[in-house]
Amino acid sequence: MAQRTTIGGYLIHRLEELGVKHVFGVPGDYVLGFYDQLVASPLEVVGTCTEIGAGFAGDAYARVNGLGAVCITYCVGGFNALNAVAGAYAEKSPLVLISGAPGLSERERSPFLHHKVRDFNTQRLIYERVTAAAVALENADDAPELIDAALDACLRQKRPTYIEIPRDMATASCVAPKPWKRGRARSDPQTLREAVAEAAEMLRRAKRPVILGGVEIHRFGLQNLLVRLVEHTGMPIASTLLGKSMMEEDHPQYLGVYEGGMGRDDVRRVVERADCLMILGAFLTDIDLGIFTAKLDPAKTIDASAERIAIKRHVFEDIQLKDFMDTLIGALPKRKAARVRTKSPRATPFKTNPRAPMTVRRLFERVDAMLGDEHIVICDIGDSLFGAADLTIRRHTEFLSPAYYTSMGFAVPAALGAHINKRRLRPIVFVGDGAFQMTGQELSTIVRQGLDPIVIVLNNKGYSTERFIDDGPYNDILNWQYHRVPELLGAGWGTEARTEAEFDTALAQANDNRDSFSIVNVHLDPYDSSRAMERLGQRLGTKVRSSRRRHRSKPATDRRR
Ligand SMILES: Cc1ncc(C[n+]2csc(CCOP(=O)(O)OP(=O)(O)O)c2C)c(N)n1
Ligand SMILES: [Mg+2]
Repeated sequence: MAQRTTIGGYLIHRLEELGVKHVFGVPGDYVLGFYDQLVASPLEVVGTCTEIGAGFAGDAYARVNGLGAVCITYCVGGFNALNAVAGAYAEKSPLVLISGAPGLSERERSPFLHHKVRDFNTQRLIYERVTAAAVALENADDAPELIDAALDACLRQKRPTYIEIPRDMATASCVAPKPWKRGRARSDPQTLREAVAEAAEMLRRAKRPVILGGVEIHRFGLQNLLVRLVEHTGMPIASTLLGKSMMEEDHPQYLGVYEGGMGRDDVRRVVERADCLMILGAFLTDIDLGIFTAKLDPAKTIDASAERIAIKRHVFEDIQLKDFMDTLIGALPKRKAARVRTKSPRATPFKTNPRAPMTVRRLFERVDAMLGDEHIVICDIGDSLFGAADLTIRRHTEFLSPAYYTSMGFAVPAALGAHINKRRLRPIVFVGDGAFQMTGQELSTIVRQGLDPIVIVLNNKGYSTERFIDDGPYNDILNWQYHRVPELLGAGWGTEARTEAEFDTALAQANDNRDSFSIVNVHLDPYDSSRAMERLGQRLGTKVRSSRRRHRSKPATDRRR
């Protein structure tokens, strides 16, 4: 007789086999049975304060690990996690969301079971729109197959997947898992040959070819292959913001982040003057295009992604990005590294100007001078993200941000997820005061896990990114004493900084503190902005600062400094 297990046991076995060690979440009665199975398994349950916190933590875990998992209860928990899962979909992160649900037998007794919204399928149907696969395990015979199909879709597409377990099915008996067999997607050899020949021809003729790399380099684990390609062809390479840290940023051929008019001008010039631009694994978002200030000519472009390869206007399908890159190396002659003139922000050593008030620009310059191999940078949105574009990341995949979906609240829980997975990497978290107020309570989970990230709160007393677009009282928020969060939690170390000297000391002390998390409340002018925002303002021809100061006379709430 074939060996048997339970549906819950089957799923746990697969997660473990595929490299998951931690599951983030908040329990509820519809999922408690499965939680008991998790606790009895080698997987560790990491209880978070909220489901969205679990979602962002699981997403970051997936980005650094290759797969992440979150487990929540039906609807009240599921819908709390929805925004994080939507972000994982948009930015291609392989996250498994497991949800409990009312038992099948109790559904027969009453249609009015707590947490239900419209009908028993509502949550799954909504998740269908933001996942690669959404399955409900309502039958023990096909549950193993559905689990395997959902996990396969997640891993192949690098998009989240949704698995719903009615509470009376978690312990239902099913066949035991056979060893995982992942069908590797193959390229069609003829199409691959044609695409590579056409791309190689275009690159061979080009005098100033440039590579622009994106997020799929991380997701498909192509970082080393990319470096081989870059070094073989001698081509300079820029990164999109979402793709940042796909290769060592002190590599001589690495230019910096390209984001149209928002990015460094020297990088923009090299990319836009290329006579052949090879885009690898990037979907060019409005942010990558510097809010459409970018000037890229499709007639000079090779655009290769996991979904398709477009060379000028020819489109090729059924080609794996890895195969394309690999084969291209063989088709191109080895060349010396092209000489391009760009100026790394690190070229000028940082010197503290002790009494000067802190600014966003100096904040990032100071942290850049401190960044080492042991750090991973995790950014929330707003100036925390725009300002971080010019940081120099030393290794692969050591920069995480929601640079496309741009949901506030990503960074603190993402630090939890990334740090649990890679203990040797210490997160440096950049988070706006507004974003911190959304998910900063996950510091509580960080304390419970004994982690020691450094959290830098860019306290500009509100939603400064929005002040730039349209200012009004709705952009003001309460000025919390972020540095006193450790008093509330009974753990952690905090301080505040107003001047460069204070920030200098705070950062050094935070870096020395290996006992707990550190939080630095950096007071900034509400109308101060990163270089990226200033550059964007200049390129769009708007007088950013003066127009933003228009509304300054009547603050609606407290802007104490
Ligand atoms: C979850 C979510 N809600 C609302 C927004 C819209 N939004 C974009 S930027 C921003 C302000 C962010 O404020 P803060 O975190 O303090 O960063 P700052 O802009 O001040 O640098 C808001 C509300 C968003 N991106 N995400
Ligand atoms: Mg702010």
